[in-house]
Amino acid sequence: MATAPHTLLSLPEISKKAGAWVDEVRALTRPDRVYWCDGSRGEFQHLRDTLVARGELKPLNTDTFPGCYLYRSDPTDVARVEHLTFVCTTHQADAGPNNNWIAPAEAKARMRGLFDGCMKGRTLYVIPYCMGPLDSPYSRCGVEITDSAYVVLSMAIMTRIGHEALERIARDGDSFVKGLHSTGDLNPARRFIMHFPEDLSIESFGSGYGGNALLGKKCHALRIASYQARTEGWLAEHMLIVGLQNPQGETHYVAAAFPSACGKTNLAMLIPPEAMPGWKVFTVGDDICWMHPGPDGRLWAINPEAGYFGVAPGTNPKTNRNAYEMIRRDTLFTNVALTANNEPWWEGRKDAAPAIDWLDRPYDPKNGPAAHPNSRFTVAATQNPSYTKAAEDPRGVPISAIIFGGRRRELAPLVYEARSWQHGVLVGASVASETTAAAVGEVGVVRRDPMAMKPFAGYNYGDYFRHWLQLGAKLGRPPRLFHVNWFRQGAKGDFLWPGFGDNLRVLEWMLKRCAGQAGAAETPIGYLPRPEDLNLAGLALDPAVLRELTSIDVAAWRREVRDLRGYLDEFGNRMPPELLGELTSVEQRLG
Ligand code: GTP
Ligand code: SPV
Ligand code: MN
Repeated sequence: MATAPHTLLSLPEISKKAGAWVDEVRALTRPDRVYWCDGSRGEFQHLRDTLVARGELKPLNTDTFPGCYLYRSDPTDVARVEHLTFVCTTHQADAGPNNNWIAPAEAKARMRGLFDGCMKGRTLYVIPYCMGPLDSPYSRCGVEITDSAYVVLSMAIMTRIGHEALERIARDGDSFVKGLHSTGDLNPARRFIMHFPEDLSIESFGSGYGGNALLGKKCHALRIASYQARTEGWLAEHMLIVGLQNPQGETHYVAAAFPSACGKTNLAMLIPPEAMPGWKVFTVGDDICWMHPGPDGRLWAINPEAGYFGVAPGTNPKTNRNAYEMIRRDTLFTNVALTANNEPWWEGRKDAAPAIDWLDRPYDPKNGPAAHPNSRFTVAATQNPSYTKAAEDPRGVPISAIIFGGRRRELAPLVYEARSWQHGVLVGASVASETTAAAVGEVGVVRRDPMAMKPFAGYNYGDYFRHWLQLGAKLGRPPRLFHVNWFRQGAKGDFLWPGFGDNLRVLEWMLKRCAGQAGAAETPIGYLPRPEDLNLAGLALDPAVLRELTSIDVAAWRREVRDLRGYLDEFGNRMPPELLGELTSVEQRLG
């Protein structure tokens, strides 16, 4: 029997399973209206204009920031809430000591109580979305149900939403991740982000902010996807993806995992320093990377996202001209300050001054920063001057090097290379970083954040490290593994390394290491460049500073590995013995 082409069907008819689930959620949440998002331009404009009319979005200066809007979230709802985020597997040991856990039945009962009737008087939006290019075998789909029009607008920028995503869901046999979201009453005591990786579902209540509410991002593309990736033999990581073309015209792609607000967006769109003519940079992704072993023995990466939800503070034409230009039009700003002429403003934007702070008060330095430290911009990836069509390639891009890194004022050198894949997994597992404003809690405290996935690994870290080891062992041409730290500070609290565009000097050393064209010194923690191995042309770096950046303090590293062993021991018998063996080798080399 012939089946009707999907294009003739209305949205709720395209996927039976999605339709049935929406009916179920409607009965529970009792909205006044149900609206299926088709992903059209007109729909986006209509929703945006509705929010403007309701006073929830503020148009910014139409001459200097055309198509830009300010959204102010609830002042108690400005960052991810890790203490309220749970991975609900049947067995607690599968979530691991790295996750908060509640038994699935208990979590579902609690959430059912919260969602019961919560959309009365509101509209229920159905957002079918695809993470990754619509035609990539590596992409995965979901349906987010939300009562927030801001979430719809953000998802429309950050992912591929609407009709085509729903068509893909139907083609994939009606398989999709179910994400249910309501802003509720924004009471922090009634706020939970629950993940059920065993039945591919997410329930988020009580927050309208970023990673808590845009369920395609951290909830699906990292927590649920990392769980799936383990059983299916791939990796879902908190990594940027960037292509680097050297003056000889060769392009290599690298992926880099840094914790939240530690430099991924900036590295992904860096501008080569003047002293490095002929280099070109192509951004594939700035936050999330899905990598699959290819038939050629390499890892192939796609960016599951279509936009950037980037940190505003610190962005200026000097640190990141690409970002600064990218967000001058058609950008949604969240929790930034305003200038007197209604432009968005944040700390580090030096070419203007704040007049109104993020809480809508006249700016007064006594009240703290004008923009919230976790204020962000939401913008389509295609607006990035260094955007590349490779981001749309269904096969992804081949990865030559994987970089781990953290924000550490002390200890970690500018860069070092792991001795092998197995040692590199230990290097990734050893990442520690100062906490930032991206999550609620104290800022500036060093904490362990293996592979920058502490808030995002959807299962036990012991199993996660084992998965990394097993996957790497199967790769004929594994990427080389490195660790970087752009954030070493001097006695006065100043950064020792210029960072931003100059980070390309470190990337150049890595690519040369991959090609066997750069030297290094062997140290107990791995291979470090000697000062002469780095391209420092045009950089007036004090030789003493350079020595500090490219050497290690053995006594301090002995303390560090002792602490690391204590941390890894928390994972008990889930911890792969090979990795503890690697740690023993480091300890022996440190003497
Ligand atoms: P998430 O979106 O939270 O995952 O963060 P991210 O890793 O993409 O961080 P992002 O690139 O947005 O950088 C966060 C902050 O660090 C911004 O204020 C940047 O200006 C600053 N930053 C980025 N790269 C560097 C660097 O190389 N050196 C220094 N000193 N600061 C940097
Ligand atoms: C992060 O915190 O790592 C982010 C921002 O990228 S959020 O989407 O809020 O998680
Ligand atoms: Mn992130």
